[in-house]
Amino acid sequence: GIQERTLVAVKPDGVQRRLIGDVIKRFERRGFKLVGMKLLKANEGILAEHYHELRRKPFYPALIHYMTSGPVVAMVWEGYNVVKTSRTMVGDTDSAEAKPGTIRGDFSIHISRNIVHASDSVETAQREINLWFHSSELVDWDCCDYCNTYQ
Ligand code: YYY
Ligand code: MG
Repeated sequence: GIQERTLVAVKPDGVQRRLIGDVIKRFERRGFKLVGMKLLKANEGILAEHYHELRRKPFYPALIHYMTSGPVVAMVWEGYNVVKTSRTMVGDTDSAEAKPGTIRGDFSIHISRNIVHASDSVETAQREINLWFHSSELVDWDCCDYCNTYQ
């Protein structure tokens, strides 16, 4: 439905490289609706939850170190098929494989510094949104131009 939601985060490398605006611009232009956003330094607790499935991977300690190295911008975007479309917009996990035109393919080179996070399924998105945002931080509002985005 058009009320599907996903978690997108600009990672510390994206913030340091001043790419927050570029990331937001792509989601805005595509037609998605921003319903939550904050800048924060994520602690190990939230990242351990966030990357729970990767805890036994060899790159996990480096991943947590990188993700706690500076602020991230966490966002919730809403719209039709937003989970799948966001993953397409973000591109392959490995920036070296990511296609031009994707965020990773345009702004990054290496898998360990790939600029942005996007939830990988509707279920994951729900879990991640609840992890990063209190329900009171999500804003209910009407896009005045929905008739130009949806029938
Ligand atoms: O969802 P996505 O971010 O595309 O990839 P995941 O498989 O969930 O891995 C999360 C994160 O871990 C990835 O964005 C970069 C990092 N990582 C890594 O540094 N080295 C790998 N071989 C795999 C993933
Ligand atoms: Mg993932």
